[in-house]
Amino acid sequence: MLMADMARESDDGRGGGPDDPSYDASAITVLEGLEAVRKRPGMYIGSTGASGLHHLVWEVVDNSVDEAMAGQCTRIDVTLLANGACRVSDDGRGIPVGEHAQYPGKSAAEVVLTVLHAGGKFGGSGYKVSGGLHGVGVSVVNALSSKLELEIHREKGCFTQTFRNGGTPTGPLTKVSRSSRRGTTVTFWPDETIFETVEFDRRTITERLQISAYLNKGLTIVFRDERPGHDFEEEYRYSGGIADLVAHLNHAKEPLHRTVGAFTTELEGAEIDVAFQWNTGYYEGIHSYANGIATGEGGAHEEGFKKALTGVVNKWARARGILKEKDDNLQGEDVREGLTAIISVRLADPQFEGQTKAKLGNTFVKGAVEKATNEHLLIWLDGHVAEGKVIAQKGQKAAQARSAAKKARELIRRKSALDGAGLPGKLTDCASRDTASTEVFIVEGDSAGGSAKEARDPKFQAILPIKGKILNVERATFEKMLKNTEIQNLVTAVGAGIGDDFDVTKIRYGKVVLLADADVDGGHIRTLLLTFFFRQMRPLVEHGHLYLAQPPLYSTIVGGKKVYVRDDRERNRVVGAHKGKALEFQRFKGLGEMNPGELRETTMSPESRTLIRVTVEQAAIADDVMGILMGDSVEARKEFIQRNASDVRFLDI
Ligand code: 0RA
Repeated sequence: MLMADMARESDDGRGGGPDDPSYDASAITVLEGLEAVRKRPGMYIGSTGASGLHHLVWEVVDNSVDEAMAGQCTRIDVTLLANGACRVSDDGRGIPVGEHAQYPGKSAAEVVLTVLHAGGKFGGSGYKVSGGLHGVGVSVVNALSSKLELEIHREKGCFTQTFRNGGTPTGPLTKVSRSSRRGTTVTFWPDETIFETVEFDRRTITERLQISAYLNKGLTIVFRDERPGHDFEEEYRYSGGIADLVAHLNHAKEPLHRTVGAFTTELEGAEIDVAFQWNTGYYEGIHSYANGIATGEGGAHEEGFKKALTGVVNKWARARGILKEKDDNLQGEDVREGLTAIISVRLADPQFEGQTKAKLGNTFVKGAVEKATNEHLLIWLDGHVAEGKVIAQKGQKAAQARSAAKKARELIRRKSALDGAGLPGKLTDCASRDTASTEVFIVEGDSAGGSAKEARDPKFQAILPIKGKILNVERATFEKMLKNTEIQNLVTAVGAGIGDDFDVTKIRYGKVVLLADADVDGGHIRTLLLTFFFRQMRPLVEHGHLYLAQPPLYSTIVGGKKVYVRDDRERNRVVGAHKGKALEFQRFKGLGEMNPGELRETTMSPESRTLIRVTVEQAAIADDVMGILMGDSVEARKEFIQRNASDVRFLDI
């Protein structure tokens, strides 16, 4: 049977129609498959929240991207329609419309839309690799949609089919008109009875589409948001592919050299695409993808690249006399300092492993990428000698800084081993050594420190006064930071090391409590300290050992009794609850203004205080927070302090 003949010219009840009993019978078994998806959506798309909702979009788009990867599609249009649907349209070959060999009476297109895992891999035609959402197929999108409309332009015809209630065809694929173009359009309405939200997020979608455009050199992706009040359109097309992405990522920084290096090759059945450029910064920004899917946990492709990178740069630097005979080899981290790189691989059967299934597991890829990088990076360096020199020299400086930081760390360790018990002179220690009960209060300024010393319970409470605003650790080099006396005191008092050496099992106190004034300056100091702990003692935060004390801002007399008030909100509450009206509030200018009894009662005594435990819900969120704290933007930092209140839990202790 000819493909075009298979689909019906009109709804005349002939062959394969809804009235045909054989059509119904095969439809039932197929729908059982889709029913399984509706019963356990999480198994197919991860969740029924916003992330799962967007997986539907990725799945359809990735099918179109597959066509582009096969060299058959140049443009993809993604539109959020005013009626709540998402439409994905491409100019690829079109899903085949003829009868499917294993499903008599059904078009291949209907099979693709209704049979799990029937994706684009059948037919063996030109489909070397397939991205897709880890291969679940567009039928999953159909199963989780209240309605889906399919339109195919192929073989001079325009064919349509509509599905309802999770994949039930309202009729067979039907030729509705003649057409001179090719392509596939899928329009779907996510099922409101399945998803917690059916509202697409524009930024989530545009970010992903933009990455897809970078990864597929020359592919045009147009995004439109036609929802009421949105009205947005953007086009992504990068003639340089991932090299353009590297240039973009380094744009806000200062590139170390002008040219972005790049190579593309095919080796051992894997397509390998790499782009790289160093900047003058200190961070490593390697991003990798497998079949268009971000591999945030790295894996075989990253390992292969890193191994070859270290080897090639060392070899090249020695051959050019930049590294002398007496010099040690540069370590991987030295070479990667300030490197922005994209590694994109495509292979037939990608294995995604790791905690978030974001790590490429296929071991052969390591060797393939290593081999490709060995060859092509060397060629690039030989062709870009000036660039190679600054890259190698930057690696050398990084190696020097690394050994200087190590010496500084050893110095701190030796210092703590030598002077007395190794504790800073300013620390007023507590008697107990049982971390189940001990606490250290980090207090700003000597006068507040004096009050705290009198207010504490010497059995289990220690006091460490620190001077003024501590160094902003985000903008100092590690080495400079370690030379700062306040930081040294903090490190030795906590007693568990710093940075990579930090060992949370060695902490000397179960609670590290930041005690700063309730005013703006106090808030700033608290942020600097939080930054320090997030950055250099992250496990302390992760294990819930970091707390914020809550000193009051005001005191007043209510019914002859002294009442302490933490902030203006609480002050308003007290005023509102007070029937006499006309309360007089005394504002504490600083911690030092409170007498020890007041400080004990309001802030320090476990019987009457409120502590806030600083928690990091996920490392990912913490990284995000760090990004904000690391940047130069004072505004973003300020906003963090305010927002931080929602990241911490209130604990009544
Ligand atoms: C199966 C086989 C072929 C293409 C496709 C599926 C296909 C699927 C989608 C989904 C969205 N857009 C798509 N475009 C194509 C190959 C057909 C051939 O060899 O002509």
